[in-house]
Amino acid sequence: MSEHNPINDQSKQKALDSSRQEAGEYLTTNEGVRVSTTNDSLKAGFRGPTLVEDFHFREKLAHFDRERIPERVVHARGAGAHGYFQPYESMAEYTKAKFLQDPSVKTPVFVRFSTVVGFRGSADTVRDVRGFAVKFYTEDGNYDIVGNNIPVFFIQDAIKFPDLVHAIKPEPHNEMPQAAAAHDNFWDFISLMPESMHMIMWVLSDRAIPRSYRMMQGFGIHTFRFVNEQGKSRFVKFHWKPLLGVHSMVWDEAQKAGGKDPDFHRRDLSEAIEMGDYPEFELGIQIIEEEDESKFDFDILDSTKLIPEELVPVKPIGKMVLNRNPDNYFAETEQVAFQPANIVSGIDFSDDPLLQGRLFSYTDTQMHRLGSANSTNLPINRPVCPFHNNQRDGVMQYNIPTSKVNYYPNSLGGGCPMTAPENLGGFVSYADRVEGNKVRERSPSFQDHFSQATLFWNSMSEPEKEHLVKAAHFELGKVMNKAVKERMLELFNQIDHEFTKRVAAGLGLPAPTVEVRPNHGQKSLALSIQHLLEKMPKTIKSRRIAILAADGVNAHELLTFQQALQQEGAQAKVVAPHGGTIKGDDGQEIPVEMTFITGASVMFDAVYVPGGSQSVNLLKQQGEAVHFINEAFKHCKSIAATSEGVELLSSGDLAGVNLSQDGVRADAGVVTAHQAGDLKSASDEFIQAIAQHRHWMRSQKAMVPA
Ligand code: HDE
Repeated sequence: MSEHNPINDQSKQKALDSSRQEAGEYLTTNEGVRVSTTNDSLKAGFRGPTLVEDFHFREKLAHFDRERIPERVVHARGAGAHGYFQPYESMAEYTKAKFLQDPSVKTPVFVRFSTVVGFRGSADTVRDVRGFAVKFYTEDGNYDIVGNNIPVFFIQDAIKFPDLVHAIKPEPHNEMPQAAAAHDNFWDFISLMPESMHMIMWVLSDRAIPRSYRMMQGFGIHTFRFVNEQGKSRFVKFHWKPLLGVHSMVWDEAQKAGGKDPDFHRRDLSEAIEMGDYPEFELGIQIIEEEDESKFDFDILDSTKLIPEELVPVKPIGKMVLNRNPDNYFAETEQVAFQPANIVSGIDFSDDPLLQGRLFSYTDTQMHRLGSANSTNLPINRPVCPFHNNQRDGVMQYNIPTSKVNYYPNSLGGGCPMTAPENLGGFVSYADRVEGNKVRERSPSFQDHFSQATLFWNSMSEPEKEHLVKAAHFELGKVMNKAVKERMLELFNQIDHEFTKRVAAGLGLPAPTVEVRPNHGQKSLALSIQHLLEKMPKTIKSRRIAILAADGVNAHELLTFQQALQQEGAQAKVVAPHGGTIKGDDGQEIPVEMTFITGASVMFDAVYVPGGSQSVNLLKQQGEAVHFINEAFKHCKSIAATSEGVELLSSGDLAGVNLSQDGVRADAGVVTAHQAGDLKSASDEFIQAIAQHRHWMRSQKAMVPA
């Protein structure tokens, strides 16, 4: 069998794909017969029974009856995108992987981002780990990095995975709660799994509520190997860094966004690509020489540990650009099958027991989910290079093998397809030395479950710590069983005593009185989103800003701000009491993008209120407009108002808000300009404020009614 995937050549794909719909085509059956009507079934008389001979009816219904395949047992909810990867320079010193040799070569990729726990139709913005799976269609075959947005995992051995997933999924008796870890079964399991403590700190942190798939890091988690042409192997860890920076939501915002727009992340990704704001991620590696394998105070084969960047820096090696939305969700995003086992020459596995288990599970689950050993032939899964072997037949073989020989060795087929020696690209596993007794035991080097959890806690800024404590209040607050909560407090107490006291206070439970493990005091700043933010370029590119306006709005102010924001690459959209257009104070019609019914502050990164007394008076009477501002304030977003617009900021119940002498909000990230002449400096200040993402110092002001 020999096939070539033209996935990176759209015109070819179109020509080949006869099922692609073009203008002027007739509706046909799957057999190609033109259909004269599809609105009525064939009946015996106008009021008579439907006839079995109606082949179009039967085909249409029978196909429909089979239109679902089992959803992924985890990571069921996802969003995909096409793009390419390009290395910055040749990585020949470290690996012979062909796609990493030449900086002029672009390798096509397909990426699928996902949540883990929720069902396929669940909301995007839940508190959860995010999947970050990349398929590289390399000249040497498909290579998949099937990673997450958190660099460590819950468990050390894959045999525990079904237990973890059973515990976190909805409880079996009533199938609740959906897409949430906040329930008894999950925390019962975790309270008995000290090895999960490091991961739990990440899951309680802002990393688990990303602002966007475009604004989160990705990690290969396990240690892998790079092997060069000379056969030298080194250990590597993979890191994806979003060029837009790492940003998160506020928990209250994430919960509300899940209702206002369950497709929040999916929409954000596809809209950004549609608008030409192509998401970009830099691939980096941490390199560990083989002889350094044992020099750390943790085991590099233990997936509950990361290698702090202070110990091994991340070397950027290339960039991925996502520049094309899938044409069809099912055919591409649903049917794509990632496998950590998909590697190419120059890359190899380590003995991490979590990775070793995954090498079995993905292939196995895909046989079930996609229903055939031939799912590697699906357009989204097949390699771009030719493939030849003797694996034929089976469900849905849709290549037509032409050789009569389907075995190896053979002479009748000229010995083909023949095996390739290593120097001709044949994959040869790295000849790692392995010895030992057969044991069902955990390595003693995997036993420290708390030091890195403490490192994570120590590395957080105060607002991040506060978010983490509140997340624990929420998660454990939903747990009914007191013993489970108490066990969690005992485990937290091994991470940090102060942290435990803060969590206990919110739960209304006594904290353990003794500090069992003194905090080692070490930090790794790269773990803190706030620290990452400080180092990243300040940009508002692709951010969404709401402009609240009504008839009579000061058109000059509105358009000046809109233009300034758009010039910086942001999306500035008018939200008004009604759809269509609103009339500016100069008579011009200004298009409305959303109303207070279809829009909400949680769909935006910032909000601006232009002046115009008629407009502002109308907004003041609109409860939703006041709520919009208060909610944006509560979620620590940037807010700007000019001339009469400033009055809207000061209306409503403003307990907890700092007011300046003239009664205007004077908190961080609130920009006001009373004079028309101040417009330029106000919009500049607003842009700088948005680029800071959030003004966390405001989060204490819980009194804002929103
Ligand atoms: Fe997965 N995981 N996983 N996982 N995983 C699946 O494969 C599994 C783990 C990850 O967008 C499944 O095709 C085991 C770690 C992503 O299609 C399944 C273990 C990491 C995706 C499976 C893990 C991941 C999956 C479900 C414990 C980060 C979605 C459907 C050893 C490094 C890929 C499927 C996509 C999906 C098994 C742990 C990432 C059942 C046994 C660690 C991003 O095969």
